[in-house]
Amino acid sequence: MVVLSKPALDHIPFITDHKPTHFPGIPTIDLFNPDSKTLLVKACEEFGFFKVINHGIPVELMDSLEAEAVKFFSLPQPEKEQAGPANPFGYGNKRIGNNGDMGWIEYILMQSNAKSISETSWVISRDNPECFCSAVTDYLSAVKKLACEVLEMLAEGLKIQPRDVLSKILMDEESDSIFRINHYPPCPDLQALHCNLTGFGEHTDPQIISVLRSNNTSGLQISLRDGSWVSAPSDKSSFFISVGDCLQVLTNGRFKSVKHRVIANSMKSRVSMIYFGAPSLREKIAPLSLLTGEGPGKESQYREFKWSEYKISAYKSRLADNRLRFFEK
Ligand code: GA4
Repeated sequence: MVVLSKPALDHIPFITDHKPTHFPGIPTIDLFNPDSKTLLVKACEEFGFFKVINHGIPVELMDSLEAEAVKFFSLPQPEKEQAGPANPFGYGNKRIGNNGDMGWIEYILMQSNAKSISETSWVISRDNPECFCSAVTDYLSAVKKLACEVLEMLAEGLKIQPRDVLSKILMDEESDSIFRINHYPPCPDLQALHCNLTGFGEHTDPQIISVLRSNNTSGLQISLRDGSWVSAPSDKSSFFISVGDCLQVLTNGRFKSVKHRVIANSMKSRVSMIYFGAPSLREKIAPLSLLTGEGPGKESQYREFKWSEYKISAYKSRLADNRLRFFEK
């Protein structure tokens, strides 16, 4: 790891491997297209990542939550610190997780249930918590619906029954889904240094499915199957969806969770909002029986585990670790 000498950038790693690659090949799924189920399955198999258009979520819903977040991130640092340190929930600055990962980022992390949204709103927006609370609630209910619709289309595309076999895991009242709002401030020092700085280091998401929306500032990169990194051009009116580790297990490795990362921008702020659709803590995760059985490639690749067990193990790991290796058969 190379560390920059500027004190503010102390302990934040450079990204040294990246030659900028323009990648026009990120699958774009039009939810109005009758063939989208097959295309979704293909995208999850090849990339574990795709962009969704014609999703039906009004752009105003995204813009008003983004405006609330920008209002908070524009506050003086000591005021923001009152909502932290994230452990893991609340306001966080540069530190990601508990095991030494650092990035050029500040963020708000909360559980996606009504109680946590309301409590977070009171610490984030003391003068007008109702506004923040309703912007998060409305946004999350739309995005959760989209995540469930995508999971149902995937079940149909995989020809597994019932249609809600995956979506019902997110619909559980006690689902452990979380919500994260990230702000990557511009980093002008980078212009003189001619290098890439880590915004959010490489990792796979532990949950089932992640739904990301960002403003029009680029920075997100995904790793392809050959190990190369490509940029996902930003698009504020679309959603970017990633396969998480649990969906990799549920599909017995047919879908792969995507390794991704964010690089800091020297000029522009990036704001992203991510819903991580997760099981309840007591949910048992194992390859679905319809995707396992006799014959080559059908043997179960993972042992059954409870989501709570996976989560405990994930929080002991570093961002870039392969968290699924403890659960392989
Ligand atoms: C990655 C995906 C989500 O942002 C997150 C992250 C979590 C955190 O920031 O607290 C983790 C990371 C994420 C995976 C490994 C552990 C936990 C930081 C970390 C080093 C909120 C999540 O669920 O897992």
